[in-house]
Amino acid sequence: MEKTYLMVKPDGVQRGLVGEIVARFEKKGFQLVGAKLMSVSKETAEQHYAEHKERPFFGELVDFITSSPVFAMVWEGENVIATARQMMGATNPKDAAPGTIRGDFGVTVGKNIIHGSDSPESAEREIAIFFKEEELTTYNKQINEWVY
Ligand code: FUP
Repeated sequence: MEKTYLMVKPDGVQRGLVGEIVARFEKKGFQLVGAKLMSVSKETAEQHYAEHKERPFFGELVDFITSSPVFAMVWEGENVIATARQMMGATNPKDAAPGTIRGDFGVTVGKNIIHGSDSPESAEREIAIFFKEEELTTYNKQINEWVY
């Protein structure tokens, strides 16, 4: 089953949106297989956002993500990578549709509440950055019979 890395960013944690965000993915029918509240080190932030290294906002992005704890999660389900991206909404909350997480709670691109992997390759890379293998579980969730 496909897995993705989702992370409530420092603004989402500070604003008390962890429960709301977890609830959306749970209600959708996806399965939480790993989660932790954690502080992100500068090294981890730079590794996670390596693709943006040359962008002008890179420094601010690293400062932001290391400024306060994040809620790191791994979610599992059919097409969870693409579907989670749809549920998150556009990167810039001003373009994010109402009903999406960024559309409902975000205002600026610098504080856009949530991160989600954008491809199977990113998901694998990001899960490995934030989680050890033994921190992820697999279990049969009875409700899945009614989702699939
Ligand atoms: P996303 O995959 O939707 O998180 O978006 P990107 O990977 O393109 O960008 C990663 C993060 O960089 C965004 F969540 C916010 C930040 N960013 C800016 O601060 N300014 C920009 O112009 C673009 C992105």
